[in-house]
Formats: sequence, C-alpha cells, structure tokens
Amino acid sequence: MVPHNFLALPQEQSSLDAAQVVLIPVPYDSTTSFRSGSREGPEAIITASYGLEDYDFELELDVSEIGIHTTGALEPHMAGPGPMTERVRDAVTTYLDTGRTVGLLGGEHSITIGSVQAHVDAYPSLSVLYLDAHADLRDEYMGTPFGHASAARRVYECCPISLAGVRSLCQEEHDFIRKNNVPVWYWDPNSQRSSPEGVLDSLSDTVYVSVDLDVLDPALMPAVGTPEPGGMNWHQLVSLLGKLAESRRIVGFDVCELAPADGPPACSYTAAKLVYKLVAYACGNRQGR
Ligand SMILES: [Mn+2]
Repeated sequence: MVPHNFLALPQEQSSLDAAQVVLIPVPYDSTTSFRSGSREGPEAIITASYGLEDYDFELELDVSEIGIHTTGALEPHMAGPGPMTERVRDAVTTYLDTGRTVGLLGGEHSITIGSVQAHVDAYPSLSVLYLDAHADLRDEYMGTPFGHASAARRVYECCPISLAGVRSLCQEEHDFIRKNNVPVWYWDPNSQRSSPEGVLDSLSDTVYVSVDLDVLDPALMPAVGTPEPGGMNWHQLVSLLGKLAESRRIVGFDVCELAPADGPPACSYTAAKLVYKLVAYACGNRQGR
C-alpha cells in the first residue's frame, strides 16, 4: 500500500521524529467569494505528490532525505474565520515549538493569517513574501476581517510584507499601498513601476513565503477560485524563490487556493511540485548542499 503522506514516503522519512519539515493540510474554504473548492486542495496535492521524483534535478538534492511529516487534516472551525485563524495559529505553534519548519497545504488564502502570527512569535524579525494575483489588502470583506481578501492586510499588521505578482486591485487597496509604501512587484512586464529586486531587497533575513496559486497564469493554473489573466509562468515563479533562497532563510510557507475540480489534474501536480520546491529551498541547505 502507498503510504498516504506527501511524496508517499516510508516511515523512516515521514515520522515526526525523522522530519525537518511538517506539512499541515488545511481543507478550509468558507470565505471564498467567487468559486469554492479549495477544501479539496490539500488532498489533491498529497495524492499528486506520489508521482513526483524524489530527486530534484535543479538543486541536485534528494528532497525525501530532508524528512517530511504530513499531519492529519486540520478540521475547519465552524464558528467562523476568526476562530479558524486561532486554530491554525495553535496548530502551527505546536510544531514550531518542536523546532520543525512548517508548511501549510491550503485551503483558501485566509489560513495564512494564523500561520504568519505563529511564525512571528517564533521569529520576531520575520517578513513575508506574498505571491498573489490580488493584493488581499481589504480591511474586511463580506463581513469578516479574517477572510481570504484580507489576508495580506492582517499579515501587514504583524510584520513587514512584500507583494509580488499583483495584477488586480481595488481602489482601497491601491490607496493603502501608496499611503503605506507597501513594496509591490506588479506583474506587468511593460511597466516600470516596480522590480523584483525592490521586492527582494525589502525583505528581512528571515522570510515566510505565502503562495496563492493564482499568481501563476491561468493557462498553467486554471484550478483556482479567482483566476486572473496574464500571470507568472513556472520558471518565473521558481527562479524568484530560488533567488530568495540564495540570500534569505525561508522559515515557513504555505501554498493556497488549489481548487482541483476547476482544472485538469496537471494543476494538482504543479501545486505539489511547488510545495516540494519550497521544502527544498527552506531546508535543502541544511543537507550540506
Ligand atoms: Mn490571495
């Protein structure tokens, strides 16, 4: 029988004792506005990961040797997004306290809030690289301040945040960015408004990476709740993360918003590969690379 965990690893590489990285599946999509379905994301990522090669050709590293423990799925809190944020924060804190690197498998993007809160407690100098087609800077949306459209705004309140890949904004968000000088790399290849260097330079040495898969172009990643045309391609995303890992320590991450029913199976595989890359960039250095 195939072990049911990320990369289908044997016990020697997937037990908590053996693992440097803990992945927490968070099948939650209560506040998604346009299309739901990201509650199916974590399971699709884990299943797709069975087909990944353990060896990473780019990094010349066997990612399975890092040791990856996949926890049981975090149960959605039915009292609403506020209590759910607390639940995520508590779960992440539990594993940070054991010295592990924690990654979340989403689930909608609101799960980032509790995870970043937990990481700020553990790493007071944390900053966040937030990759998303949308700015997610609304103070509240549809009656809650803890929804997916406000995730970056709540993060901004607890540590410095830099956005990349943004190509859709409301007026309130655009004003907020200008007023507060939030570093943003707008995804508009013809624009002189911003650059990747500006965004990377603005980050502290200890970085949490949050990925909304809609940062990718919908031709590559249609399986998201709010697809937005004209996004990054795979190599642009991965090389940005690679550049980040060269100069900063990635201490935690999440990959959110995969709604597998909205796209072909390749999307789940792409999401799984991104998780795998983040595991490698976060912990690969400690393997003596
Ligand atoms: Mn988002």
